[in-house]
Amino acid sequence: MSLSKSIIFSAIQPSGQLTLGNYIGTISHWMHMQDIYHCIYSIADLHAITVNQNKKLFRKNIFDTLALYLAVGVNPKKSIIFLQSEVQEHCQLNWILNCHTHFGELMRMTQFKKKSKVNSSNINIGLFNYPILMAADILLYQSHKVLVGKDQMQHVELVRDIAKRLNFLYGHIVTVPEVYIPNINGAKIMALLNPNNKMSKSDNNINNVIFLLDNHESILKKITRSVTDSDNKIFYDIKNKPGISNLLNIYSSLTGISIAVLENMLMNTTYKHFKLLVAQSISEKLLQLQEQFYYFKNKKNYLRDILDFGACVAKKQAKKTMKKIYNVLGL
Ligand code: AQP
Repeated sequence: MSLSKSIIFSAIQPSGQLTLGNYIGTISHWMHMQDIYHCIYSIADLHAITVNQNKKLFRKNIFDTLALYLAVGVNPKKSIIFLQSEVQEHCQLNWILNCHTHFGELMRMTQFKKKSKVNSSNINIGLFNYPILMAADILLYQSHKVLVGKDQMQHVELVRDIAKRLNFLYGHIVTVPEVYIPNINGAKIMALLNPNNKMSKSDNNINNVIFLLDNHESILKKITRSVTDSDNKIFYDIKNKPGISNLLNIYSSLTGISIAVLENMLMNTTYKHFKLLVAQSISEKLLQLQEQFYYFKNKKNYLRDILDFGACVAKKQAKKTMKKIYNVLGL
């Protein structure tokens, strides 16, 4: 890596089919980052096993996620793309960071609280430990920026605290990363039937979620049924009109038109017609993406080669950081 560009890190768990939230919040920005930063894009499979996975489906989701990375324009010649479990240093650093993170800090994490409620029969230590593994992912590569959606902001704040603690104790050994949210309107896309909850790939109700591989009929059906309100006026008001505000966020993110301009443009439009416009804009984007996805999905050897190469390059950088850390700890 040359020193002229900053390092940006971003990752997605292959815990299901990727959603419109994942797309708008993160991967739609990845291609453009490649000319500005050294980009490191990981498939966070170790994070995904905090929830029980079906082995066959899990393998499929891992390679589908990779094909989607390529479909959005991530270029393996420009960016490092790798599978988290294939770089063992993530687990190695995870243990060291466990010993530098306080129980109380993890107890404050809202994602843990939410996920514990949803997975009440399997509140495992991995679920609790999740942000520390995330810290390892980020700090191993001396990342300057972490590209995430809003839901991950609290975790990145914790990563910063851990990094500062390490540097305070041992001298400057890791880069303190900054959170990077490229588009604030798309930083938290909400569930369609319950716009007070985040759209998530593991949602039990598929009607809450637009999946990146949904077809037009399904998109239209889900958007048409999405929960709004009864006053039939289109303007942004997250508190009183969460459904309409969510649709405005989606539409604005996909078209690049600001919310203020949209409010003007849609002043005399009915909800019914607005929903059609939103569905149309999603379908147009996803259709292009799906064409590329199916093209890459069938290139099995190519996908495997990308992961092998990515792991090799990532390992080199990861080993450097581990050496530094082992050294200061006296290990
Ligand atoms: N609804 C969303 N809106 C905007 N950004 C989102 N992200 C996730 N959901 C939205 C961002 O996508 C990146 C990858 O997320 P992840 O797969 O690592 O985990 P997550 O945040 O827990 O995403 P999901 O879809 O909700 O997964 P499950 O259901 O498995 O927990 C992150 O940068 C995230 O902010």
